[in-house]
Amino acid sequence: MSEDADALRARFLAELDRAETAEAVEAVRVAALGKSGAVTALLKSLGGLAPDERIRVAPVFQALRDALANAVEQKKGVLAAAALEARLAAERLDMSLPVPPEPLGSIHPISRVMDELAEIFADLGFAVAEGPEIEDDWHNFTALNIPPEHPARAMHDTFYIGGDGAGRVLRTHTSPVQIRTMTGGRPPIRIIAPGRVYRSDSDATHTPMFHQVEGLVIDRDTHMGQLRWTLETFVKAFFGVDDVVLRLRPSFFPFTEPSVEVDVGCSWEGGRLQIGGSGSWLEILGAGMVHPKVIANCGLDPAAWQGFAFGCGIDRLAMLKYGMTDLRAFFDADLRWLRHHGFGALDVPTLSGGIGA
Ligand code: 2NL
Repeated sequence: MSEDADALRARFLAELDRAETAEAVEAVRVAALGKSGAVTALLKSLGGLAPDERIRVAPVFQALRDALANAVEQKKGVLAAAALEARLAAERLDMSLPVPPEPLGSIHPISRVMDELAEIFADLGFAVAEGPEIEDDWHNFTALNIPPEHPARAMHDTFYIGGDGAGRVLRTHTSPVQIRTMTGGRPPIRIIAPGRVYRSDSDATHTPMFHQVEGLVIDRDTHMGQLRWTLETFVKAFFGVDDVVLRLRPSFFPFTEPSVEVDVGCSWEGGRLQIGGSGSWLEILGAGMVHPKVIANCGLDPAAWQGFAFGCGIDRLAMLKYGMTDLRAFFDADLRWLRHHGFGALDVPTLSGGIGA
């Protein structure tokens, strides 16, 4: 019997030696120590032996079992370590490889200016409001105190669409967004409405689609002084200039009373425009106190609520700030121009960083 044990030991150790995979090692373990394994059978045979014979061979069999179990564990360890070494060698990461190139896309200057407007006015407590670009006649004109026969409609060069009598237009300004905000909610209201607007006008300084931002404040006891301060604070932040002088000239809009046109003081040094001072003037905004009829049209009591509003062209703001001379370049999708004037996708405007600095 102990001779059998020596033969089994030699056979299984040799098999373990040859085993090159975890599966092969497991097969040897099952053949020796599994339920129907050869060593297990040997141990089971102890029960049928005479007592003195059993006392002699039992330690031999048990030693064989322990030796094989140890050898199996050891071989498994060796194979696992070898597998890890192989993975470590194969899965090398070259830290000196160059990182992927910068993305080619850039933020369009108009999008950038819209982001700057949102950032500056958010700091003053204004939310950004949006609305449809296809509007009905009431939201685009009538609610704004521009009745059907009013000459201001002709001034707007409106694109009428549909032809189905539904009176739909491409919005000629973003004012209908403010109308929707007033009819849909309760004051106090503080919003800006940036977006695309459409007018049938196309020449060197006009495109049929352009961008506008309007602002609206509705509250109790709102007055022109607050309008002036708001616009001054905006212009200072937007152009990054402290020495800003605004000039308010009387004007007319059907939706504001009184109405003003707002110029910003500037200078032309060496042919380059500089915002600041009061040597020359540049018209940048229209504004005024919201007409009581507009407030009433939106279902609010003009005796309780007053407001101011302003509007200006975003394309023009972008050109003034970033020194662009040709409006058409905004629509050309010329990659060389965009690389020159565009902004990196991760370069987000912040007040703390100096807007647009
Ligand atoms: C300009 C002038 C302006 C407004 C827009 C406005 C909106 C509502 C009520 C009253 Cl809902 N006013 N917007 C007011 C004054 C001027 O824009 O020259 N835009 C390019």
